[in-house]
Amino acid sequence: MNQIDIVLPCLNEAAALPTVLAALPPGSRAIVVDNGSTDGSAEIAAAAGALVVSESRRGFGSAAHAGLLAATAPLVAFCDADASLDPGLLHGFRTLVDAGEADLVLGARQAEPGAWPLHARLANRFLARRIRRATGYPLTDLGPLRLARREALLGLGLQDRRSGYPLEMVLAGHRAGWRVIERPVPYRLRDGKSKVTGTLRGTLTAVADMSRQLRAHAADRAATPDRARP
Ligand SMILES: Nc1nc2c(ncn2[C@@H]2O[C@H](COP(=O)(O)OP(=O)(O)OP(=O)(O)O)[C@@H](O)[C@H]2O)c(=O)[nH]1
Ligand SMILES: [Mg+2]
Repeated sequence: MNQIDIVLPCLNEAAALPTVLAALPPGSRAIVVDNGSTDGSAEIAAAAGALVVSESRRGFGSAAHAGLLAATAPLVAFCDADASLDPGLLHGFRTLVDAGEADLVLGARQAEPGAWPLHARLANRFLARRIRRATGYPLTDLGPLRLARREALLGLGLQDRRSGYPLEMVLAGHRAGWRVIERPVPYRLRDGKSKVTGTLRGTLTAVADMSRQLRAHAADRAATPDRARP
């Protein structure tokens, strides 16, 4: 049985999927969550042997969560489907969780030239500082390549269905007493057309969604006495 289900949220990633699906680590299965693609992404994924899940409600979190609900393996990983990240690296993440060194492992993106626009890099640095302050986790990035145990992830009861989902996972993990660590991973220029980081609208939506998550976390911390925390 496969040990890792790798959730790949996918909105028109036909150009990238063959590369991504050829780089899966051993003992894993790809769950491509098709979020209304019109470029044949679903057919390409199915032909490559991935489990294809259709999610009609748009949004990164909507796709990511549908993948988590469809997963059955003990470990669940998330990876962008645009070939910017190497899913093969999840094997190393799995070793850390199996060894009991972490509950959630994030890939901290080390960008190749041109892969990460300056505005996104600065926004991310600012966000990482706020996450460090809110949680004490020594994170430098909110890495989209990540791995945790499936049942623990389901237990977080994540609600965000847009760009706040990856941050909500880290903050909810913090409230649940998780150990969250990061490991450096290369970040390549994506295949296909940029949808979020490369556009002003995408960036603003992401910042708004993430800020909402940070405010909710701060309110929760303020309302919970120290002794009631895990
Ligand atoms: N933007 C967006 N991405 C989605 C959605 N559903 C699934 N995805 C996928 O989520 C992953 C991350 O989105 P990306 O578009 O790569 O976001 P990003 O890396 O911040 O920015 P770019 O790569 O510059 O577009 C990709 O695999 C997308 O195809 C959705 O509704 N909106
Ligand atoms: Mg991308």
